[in-house]
Amino acid sequence: MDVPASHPRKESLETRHKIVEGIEQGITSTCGLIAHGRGEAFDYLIGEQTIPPADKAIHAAVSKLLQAKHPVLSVNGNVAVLVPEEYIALGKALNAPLEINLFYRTPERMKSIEKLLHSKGCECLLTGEDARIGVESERRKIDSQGQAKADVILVPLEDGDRTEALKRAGKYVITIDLNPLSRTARQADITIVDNITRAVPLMIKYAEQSAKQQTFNNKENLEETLEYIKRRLNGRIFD
Ligand code: PTJ
Repeated sequence: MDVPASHPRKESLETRHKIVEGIEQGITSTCGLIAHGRGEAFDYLIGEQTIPPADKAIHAAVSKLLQAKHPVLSVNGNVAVLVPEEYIALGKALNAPLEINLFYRTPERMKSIEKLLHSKGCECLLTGEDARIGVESERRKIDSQGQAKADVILVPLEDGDRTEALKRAGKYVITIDLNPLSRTARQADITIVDNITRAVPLMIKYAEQSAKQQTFNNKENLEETLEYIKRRLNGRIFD
C-alpha cells in the first residue's frame, strides 16, 4: 500500500499498513490492530517522540539487559511486523535470543512469524513450548531454554497477565508500552513509554555504547510521563 510522499501522516499510515499486511500474512492477530490503535492514541499524547522519561527508561533497560545472565527478547505478532530487522539486531547487540510468545497462539501463526524472522536473518530464535508460566492463556507456553531460565525479559506490547506471572516467577521484566496506565506498565520493573518503532533503534544504539547502570524507579518514571502528558494537554509545551 503506497502512501503519497506529500501525506502529512505518511509515517504513521505506513506503520498502520504494516500491521494490516501482517494480518493478511497470518503474522499479526486481528486484535493486534486494535492494540495498535490504542498505541497510536497514546503516541499522540506524547507528541510521537521519545520523551525524556522514556529515554531514561531505555538507558536503564539496556544496562540491565547487558548485565543479565540470560536475557530474552519476547516477540508477538505486532513486534514481528513493526520492527523485525531492528529486533533481531537488538538481540545480536545484547547477545540475547528472541522467543515467540503469542496470546493468540496457533501453529500457523507461530510458523509465519518464525519464517519471517528467519528470512530477516534471525539466528537465535526460540519457539519451544516445553515449559510453563502461571497464566491460563496460550502465553503460558514458554521455552525451557528461553523465558523459563531467563533472568531479564523484554516483553513489549504485552497484556498484564504475563508480566504479573513472570514477576511471580522472580523474573526482571522490561516492557515497551505506549500506555503508561496499563497493568503491564505498572507492574514491570522498567516501562519504556515510547513507540516500539522509536524505542528499539535507540536501544540498539545504547547497547552498542554499552549503556552504564542507571538508578531507576519505575513508579517515579511513570509519574514523570503522566506529568509530561498533563503539561502537553494544558497547552504549555505546544509550539
Ligand atoms: O500477537 P499476539 O497474539 O501475542 O497478540 C498481541 C496483542 C498486542 C494483540 C496482545 O498482546 C494485546 O492484546 O495487547 P494489549 O493488551 O492490547 O496491549 C498492548 C499494549 O501495547 C497497549 O497498551 C498499547 O497501548 C501498546 N502499544 C500498541 N502499539 C504500540 C504499543 N506500545 C508501543 N509501541 C507500539 N507501536
